[in-house]
Amino acid sequence: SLEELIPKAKNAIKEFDEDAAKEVAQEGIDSNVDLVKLIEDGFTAAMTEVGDQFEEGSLFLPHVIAASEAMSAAVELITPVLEEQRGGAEEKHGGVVIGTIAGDIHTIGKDIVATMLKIAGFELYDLGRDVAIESYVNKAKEVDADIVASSALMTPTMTEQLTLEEQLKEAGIRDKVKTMIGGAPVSQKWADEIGADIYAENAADAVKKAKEAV
Ligand code: HCB
Repeated sequence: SLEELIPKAKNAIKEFDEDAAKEVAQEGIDSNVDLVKLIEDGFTAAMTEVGDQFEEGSLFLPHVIAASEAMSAAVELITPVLEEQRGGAEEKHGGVVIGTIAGDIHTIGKDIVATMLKIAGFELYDLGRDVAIESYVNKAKEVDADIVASSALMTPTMTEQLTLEEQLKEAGIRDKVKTMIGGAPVSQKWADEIGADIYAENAADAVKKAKEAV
């Protein structure tokens, strides 16, 4: 059951055990549990703890790398299953240009958000990580995007989300798109400050607010 798998998922990440993480993911798939909950309450929750311990200095970068590799391996197994389960979503929503902002290489959260939006029926244009601001702008123009979503995991790279707002204005398309921002240090307050349309706390919130916006 989900209640049994969540602690197992957490342990796999906290023990940097990629094989165990994949096993938990596979068990979750085989036993038909809510895989989104398994990702959020299991793997993501443990990743946050790893981040806190890194900040405190009780864990080091190689630990964070090993934990994120274990998490990515589990999410990679789960993603196609989720896509299939919810595949062919009846409703079609708008187009979303998404990426991790310039200077920032954290992709795990962005990938989860992209997957959940895709499953919900959005057309996704994933630009990857360390995405130059002009690339978001150019892609948004090219595909006539409804939403431009950026992820920032670090305090210094958050400021690039303001640059994105400015450059969308300069390109004359700010009123044609909704902007969505997210990432651990990002908040509703920051969204208000820079004039972003949507702040999403997690993937489920991103889907809900994106649907409301377009
Ligand atoms: Co990294 N790192 N890291 N890191 N890292 C953080 C982010 C720190 C907070 C850790 C710390 O010090 N406490 C910190 C940033 C400090 C700061 O500025 N405030 C930090 C640092 C400093 C660094 C390096 C500079 C370390 C170094 O080299 N000395 C370096 C960065 C290099 C660079 O980017 N230029 C670095 C590297 C790494 C990796 C490579 C080891 C690894 C990333 C692997 C990868 O992504 N492929 C990593 C990781 C994993 C983390 C932590 C531990 C976890 C991040 C994560 O994946 N969380 C993180 C600690 C933390 O966040 N508390 C730490 C899990 C996901 C699922 O959560 O928040 O990303 P999420 O996403 C959520 C949510 O925010 C929302 O939905 C998602 C799903 O629920 N969301 C969006 C996310 N994006 C959205 C976009 C939208 O539009 C809407 C919603």
